Amino acid sequence: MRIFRHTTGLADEDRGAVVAIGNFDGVHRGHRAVIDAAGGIARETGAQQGVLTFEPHPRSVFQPDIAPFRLTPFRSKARQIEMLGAEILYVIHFDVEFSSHSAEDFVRLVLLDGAGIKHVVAGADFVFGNRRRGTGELLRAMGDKHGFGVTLIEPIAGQDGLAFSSTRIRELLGSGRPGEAARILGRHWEIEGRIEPGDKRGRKIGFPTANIALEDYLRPATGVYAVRAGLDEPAGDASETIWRDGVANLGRRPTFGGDDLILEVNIFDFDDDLYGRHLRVSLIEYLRPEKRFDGIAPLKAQIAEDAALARETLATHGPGPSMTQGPARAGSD
Ligand code: RBF
Ligand code: MG
Repeated sequence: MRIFRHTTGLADEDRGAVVAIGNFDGVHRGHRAVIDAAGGIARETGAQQGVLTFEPHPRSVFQPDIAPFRLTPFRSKARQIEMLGAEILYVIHFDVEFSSHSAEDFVRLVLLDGAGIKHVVAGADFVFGNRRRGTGELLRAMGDKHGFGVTLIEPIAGQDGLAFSSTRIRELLGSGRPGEAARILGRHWEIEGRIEPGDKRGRKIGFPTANIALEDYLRPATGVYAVRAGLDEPAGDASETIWRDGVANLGRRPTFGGDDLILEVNIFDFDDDLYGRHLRVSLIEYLRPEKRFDGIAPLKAQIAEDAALARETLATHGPGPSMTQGPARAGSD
């Protein structure tokens, strides 16, 4: 997948795609329906499959003081989009100035003059441009006028009444229900980041942890999770992600008067020094809330129980980070 941070001065081979457009935070099953529809039209028409998205997320530009909410920071979002077969990803830098463009200007400057799109696919509820005046209807009118195709994907809930909504996923993760969130996402939710130096206390109590900061990520329920931890390891000329079972605490370590929220992962039967490496942590099941213990011994005993429970829990899940993906359905929130 080629990634472009602009749409000006593109070579011919980087234009003329069938482009799915949206914020796509989470790349959940509703988003997937939109991106897959663009892929289908691209194959039928012999065009390339593209995605156009905005970074940072427009919400963080319009409401800079709101709590962190991202389900997929750019790196994760781009990985998921690539897995859906996109050949080109346009990333439009979103700021207040950009947001002042009218919807018509956005279509003309970015979609037509810039990317030279052949066809655009969006969720039927997608809105864009100054004062959110750009709607599916406007896209259709401009498509008729300028000769590009427009496909709008209606938001539909799953058979089981699941709303394919990023907001719903955030609520479920915030209330310690990662399994239900995974049914909307189509995979278990992951936090990824660079492993930070820890205080080495975990090693002393027999449970060394790899620690990562939450940064822009949504804050899920604090507490202990059964997880899968993915590390990139060399495989021939490339690298591949190797997944291992583990148990993690997402919290503040009240036993030690901790204050900052971090994700600490104990990877089972693995004791390499991981400082500085990139780690993906897939939250499979929530085990318990974080507690304050009277000293190290009871905490250590509790962590041993957590680890045993996590092993049991993970044995009932298939290998790797993901889960069987249900049929994609529309919805683009
Ligand atoms: N710290 C707490 O203060 N309370 C807890 O309930 C708690 N649970 C944990 C569960 C697991 C599985 C792990 C790996 C750590 C937990 N910790 C908890 C954090 C622990 O205090 C920390 O890993 C060490 O202090 C090393 O920083
Ligand atoms: Mg540690």
